[in-house]
Amino acid sequence: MKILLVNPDIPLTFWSFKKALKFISRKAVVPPLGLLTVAALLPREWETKLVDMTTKKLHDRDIKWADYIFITAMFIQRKSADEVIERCHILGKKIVAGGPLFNGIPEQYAQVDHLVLREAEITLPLFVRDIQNGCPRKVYYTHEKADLLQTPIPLWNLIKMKKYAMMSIQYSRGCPFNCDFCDVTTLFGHKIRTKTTEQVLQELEAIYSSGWRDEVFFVDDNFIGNKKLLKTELLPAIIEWMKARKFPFTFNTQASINLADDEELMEMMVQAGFDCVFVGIETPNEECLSECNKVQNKGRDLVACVKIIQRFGMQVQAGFILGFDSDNPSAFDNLIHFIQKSGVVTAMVGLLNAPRGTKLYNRLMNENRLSKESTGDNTDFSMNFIPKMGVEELLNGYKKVVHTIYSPRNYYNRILTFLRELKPGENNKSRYRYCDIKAFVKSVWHLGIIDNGRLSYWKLIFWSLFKKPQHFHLAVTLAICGFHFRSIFQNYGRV
Ligand code: B12
Ligand code: SF4
Repeated sequence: MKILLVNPDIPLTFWSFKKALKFISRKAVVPPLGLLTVAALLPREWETKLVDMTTKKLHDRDIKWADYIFITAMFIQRKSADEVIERCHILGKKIVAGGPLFNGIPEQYAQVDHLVLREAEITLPLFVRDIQNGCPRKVYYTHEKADLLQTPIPLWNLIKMKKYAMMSIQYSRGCPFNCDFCDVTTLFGHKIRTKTTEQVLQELEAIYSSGWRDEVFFVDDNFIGNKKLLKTELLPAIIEWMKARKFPFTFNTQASINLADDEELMEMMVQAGFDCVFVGIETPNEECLSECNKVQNKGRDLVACVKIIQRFGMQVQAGFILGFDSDNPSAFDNLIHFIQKSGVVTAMVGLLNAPRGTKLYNRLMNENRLSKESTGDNTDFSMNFIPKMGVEELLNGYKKVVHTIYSPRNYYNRILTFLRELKPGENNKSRYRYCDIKAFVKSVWHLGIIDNGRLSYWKLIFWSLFKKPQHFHLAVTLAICGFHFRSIFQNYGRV
């Protein structure tokens, strides 16, 4: 059996980092971990190939080679996914589909031969069994949650690591919280399911022995969902593993803001090599936090929490949302002020959207306010419901926020605010490789000479060289990311 695994292309979005990747000569941010895991779940004797269209073209000869095409996709990849499905059908090939898009709207994929839904650890073995018995069904579905002890080591040999900015690894699924706009808990539940420490070390070893020496992204929705296990088992083991190999990786992940309450945990994460964490801050407005049930963010000084994490040695990236029913016209200026003050450089401000299956979706449906399916990209100026504030006022306010925070002056000022706070990690010293020097030279040309933010760029470069030389690499990286963010929001007016 020959299986071609396909990850469809991703358009230019906030998280695609497409404009920044050009500086470091990489094609995509991370490999499709879901597909690499699916490949590892297939019988060993089946031949597998993977085409990640975010890094290379899908040729007809690839499709013709295969007996089955296995496709994954997020909503945002829908256009490319639909084209791939059509091409495969024209070439007479059968399609097996799984992943977020097909789980979200399976009824719109009648043309797919086999929908293998939910977590592949449960549904894929059933499909394989039926294929081997010559009686595969159309839909495979389960209400059960997978036991991550069954999750195999992803098949890293299917990709060229050099094409990516980061590798990825998953420790846990699920999140104990219950934010009303989030479908993670619908998909993965509230109970935190983890891999064993041994599994994680084996996965790290597999990435290490494939030659990777760079950033590794723990893709968990909330890495600190089970703090006790982290502190007593996983982190001590990772610290030892990293020490023994002279700290080959730096790690980043996603976590809830209560990370700032646990000094021991932050200390251990930094010792293990974590230098960045994405946090869902959403809004500085308490009423909005209550509205969406973001209880873990309530009653806190959120700016102070961000600064605590930064002082421990981790960058805080954050997601923010506009468009709550409780948002009022002052929301826009308040958010700008919050973001500038906190030094959250990578601030993903999006419009509230209601993904299917969430509490928010159900509420809005009952209120007759849903207008369409969410596109999956909350930075593309679209919403799938009628906002209380009125569309025009909200869109204008949103534009104002992104244009202000991503204007060169404010963006570079934020980098300075952040770097002043950041404690240098002892274990993740900047290493300068040929590609870093090349990226710096490119940044000098694009950001220091032809960009209209060049004065702020040079201010940052000289400031970090003289005041914080240990953060120079990070300063250049963030400057390059700013170039990408500005180009994303440029489509919606001048930044
Ligand atoms: C890591 C991650 C990212 C990374 C990398 C994305 C990537 N290219 O892989 C980054 C940070 C770049 C990212 C960005 C975005 N992301 Co994201 N991301 C995730 C996250 C946290 C983990 C994905 C992962 O690697 N999981 C680990 C693997 C092992 O699991 P998996 O992919 O789900 O695969 C399993 C099953 O789904 C299934 N499966 C998957 N594919 C297939 C295929 C077949 C054939 C079969 C049989 C089975 C199967 O088997 C696997 C094993 O069980 C998920 C949430 C989550 N917990 O899954 C969100 C998630 C995928 N992201 C999401 C979104 C919305 C986005 C953004 C659009 C956000 C934004 N507003 O811009 C952007 C767009 C991407 C981009 N590049 O621009 C949504 C997608 C929702 C949807 N229905 O499409 C998710 C589900 C989070 C959420 N609920 O909001 N994301
Ligand atoms: S904390 Fe994050 S992952 Fe957990 S429910 Fe809230 S938004 Fe979703």
